[in-house]
Amino acid sequence: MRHCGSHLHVSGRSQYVDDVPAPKGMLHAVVFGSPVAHGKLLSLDLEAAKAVEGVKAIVTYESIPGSKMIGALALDEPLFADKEVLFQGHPIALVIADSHAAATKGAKTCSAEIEELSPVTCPREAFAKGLLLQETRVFEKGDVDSIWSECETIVAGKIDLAGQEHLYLETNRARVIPQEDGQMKVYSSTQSPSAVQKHVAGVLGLPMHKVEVDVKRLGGGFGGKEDQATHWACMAAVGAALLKAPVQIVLSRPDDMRMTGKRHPYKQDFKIGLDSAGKILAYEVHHFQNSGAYMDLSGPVLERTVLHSTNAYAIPNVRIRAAACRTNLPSNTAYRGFGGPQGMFPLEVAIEQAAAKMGVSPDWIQSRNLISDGYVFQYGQEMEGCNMQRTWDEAVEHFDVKGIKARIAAFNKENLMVKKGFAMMPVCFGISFTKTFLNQGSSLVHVYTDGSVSVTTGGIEMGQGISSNMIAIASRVFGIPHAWINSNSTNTRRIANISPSAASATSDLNGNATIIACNEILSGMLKIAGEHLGCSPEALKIVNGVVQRDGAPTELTWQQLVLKTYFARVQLMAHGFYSPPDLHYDGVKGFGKPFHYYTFGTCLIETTVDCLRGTYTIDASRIVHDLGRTIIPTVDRGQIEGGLAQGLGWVTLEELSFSDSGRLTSHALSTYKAPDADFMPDVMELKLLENVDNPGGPLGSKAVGEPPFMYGTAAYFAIRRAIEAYTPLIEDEVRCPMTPERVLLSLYPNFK
Ligand code: LUZ
Ligand code: MOS
Repeated sequence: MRHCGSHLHVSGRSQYVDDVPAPKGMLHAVVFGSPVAHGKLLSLDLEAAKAVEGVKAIVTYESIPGSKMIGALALDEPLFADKEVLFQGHPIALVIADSHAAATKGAKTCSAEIEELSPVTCPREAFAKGLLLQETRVFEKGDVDSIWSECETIVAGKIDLAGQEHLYLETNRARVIPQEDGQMKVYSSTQSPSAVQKHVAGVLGLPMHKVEVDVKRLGGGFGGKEDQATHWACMAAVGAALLKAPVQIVLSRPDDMRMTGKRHPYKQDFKIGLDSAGKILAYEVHHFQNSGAYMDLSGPVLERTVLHSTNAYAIPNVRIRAAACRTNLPSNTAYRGFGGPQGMFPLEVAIEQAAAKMGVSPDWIQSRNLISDGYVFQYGQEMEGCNMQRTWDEAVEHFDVKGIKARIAAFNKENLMVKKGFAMMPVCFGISFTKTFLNQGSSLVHVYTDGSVSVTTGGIEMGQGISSNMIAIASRVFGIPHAWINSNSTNTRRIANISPSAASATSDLNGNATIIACNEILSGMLKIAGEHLGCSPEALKIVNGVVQRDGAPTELTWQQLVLKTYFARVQLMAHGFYSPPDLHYDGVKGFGKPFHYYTFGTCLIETTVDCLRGTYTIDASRIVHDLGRTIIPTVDRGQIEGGLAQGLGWVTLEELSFSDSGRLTSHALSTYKAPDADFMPDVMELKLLENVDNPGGPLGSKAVGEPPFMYGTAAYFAIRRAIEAYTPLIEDEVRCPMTPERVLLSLYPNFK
């Protein structure tokens, strides 16, 4: 089966929010954002903007009819800035006009009197000043302090780990259309329709049942629309309510880049201790998360950072400190991996530096510390069904790591100005929302009288293939071809209280719910079939649209059986609800069983660095990944390659640059470089672990969205191995990403 939207995507016919023909009289809105990063908002001058031809209204904090506050966890964020501005681009007003051009002109004409305050953009500085979004927490296992004396090798250091722009193709947008009786219909590019519904209802002072949110698909989300699609829908809703007209907001790329949060940058302190056999005895890390202005999802992101700080390694003594530092940047937010990559990165740096000190290769240390069944994480969960070692061993053997290393060593010996490097990255990622209550999925399955089927779930199609997965699942449970099944838009009137499509868990949660719904319908149908054929339903099965009895086809087709079921007045629609059992997690103590299961994999990256120019190529990625039983192999491969691409980008090319005054200077694609197809390795090999099952996933499958992101991390270390083949690395702080500029400076540390 192919991705069910692919024929539409490649021919440009898939509809996104603003591709649906506009309703009559639709107005366009553009946001006026703060020109400074921090200050007291004294007054607004909107007169000139109001006079711009075509401008209909300007909405501000004062215009909000209901709650003026929004926020994922706490209502800590005003929809428009009121008395203070906390980041450059902080929305202050919304200019609504009869054309996008007029609204843009209006927004440019707005001005604000702001008493500037000095901005804080560094989390260490925020921490020192006590600017924290929540209490700083310490999580421990074993006894770190008393073990250092037993360590043969100890290294410690500092890290500056950058953030990352989501760069979804479709920028944030929403269209809100007033309906009869004060109701609102919202089209939003959101990963979380119920969050949009709740907050639109909140700012309008309406009950949630008056607000309908419909989402056909997103042009990418990557976490950037898990929480931060809400703002734009709420703003458009306030405008639509005031003007009693449809209002659409489509953020320009620069506005989207400077007004929305990104992957959280972190600063980190680490210390690691090993014995002479290469066993890690102790690891300590302090995470200073650059959270941005408001809470958003920073707490849960930091929590996943803590949970994944030991990644795939068994470490007996651990101490992890985590601080959510408030800075004058847009609230940083979910991004594929959700803090996991930031948790794993410093341990890889620690292993790299310990290896250098011990005179061994990092993978020698990595391989000696991999987790296995029975290992208990610092948060109390015991490892079961562990395939970590298997993916590592298969990677080493199947891809001939010995041979690769020998080839690279020979190349580096022969070449003076071009050097190659190699690194491995094991990944162990926990599947489930760490906020346990979010782990629920719903599916509504309709079988129509002509035999065609429609599936609606809480899952959002953002290109990742959830619709295809749901079709594939329904097709397998019913025993009918894919072509007879349609996957619908996600709609809050068909599914209530939808968890965001996030945490890699969307297929798991909604897929299991779809299985439950399909089985409910199927059992009624097979009962009718049994009556008709004079046998027990247990003897019957539907295969490729035909009823089989004890494995042999009968005369009865799916279509005929559907009609018989209908005439017998037996239900042909069902709602399935699924929540994974046995999850419990105390977020304050950081203890319990947060994850339904784990996914595993190992990645090898090879790179070549031009030691004259500092440029590099990523030559090969070789991955062994545990997918359980894949539902649609091409969809899963797409997720693995896409995750890898974003992971590679994070540690190599992508550099968010802020001026000292807190202004994002890389706010367009001309100044922010993300990987393209050309940047991807010429050799991309993927080996799926064979003969594996996953009782936790639908049809034995495993979640796939986020774990591959972290494979990209290997590129960072591979580039550094290549640099070291030319000259020793000299640095007081480890900085990521390894942009070509940084590589060049590392190659020539004495060149001023
Ligand atoms: N979102 C969330 C996530 O709300 N909770 C999570 O644990 C999570 N994990 C990964 C990605 N998004
Ligand atoms: Mo996400 S980081 O929206 O799974």
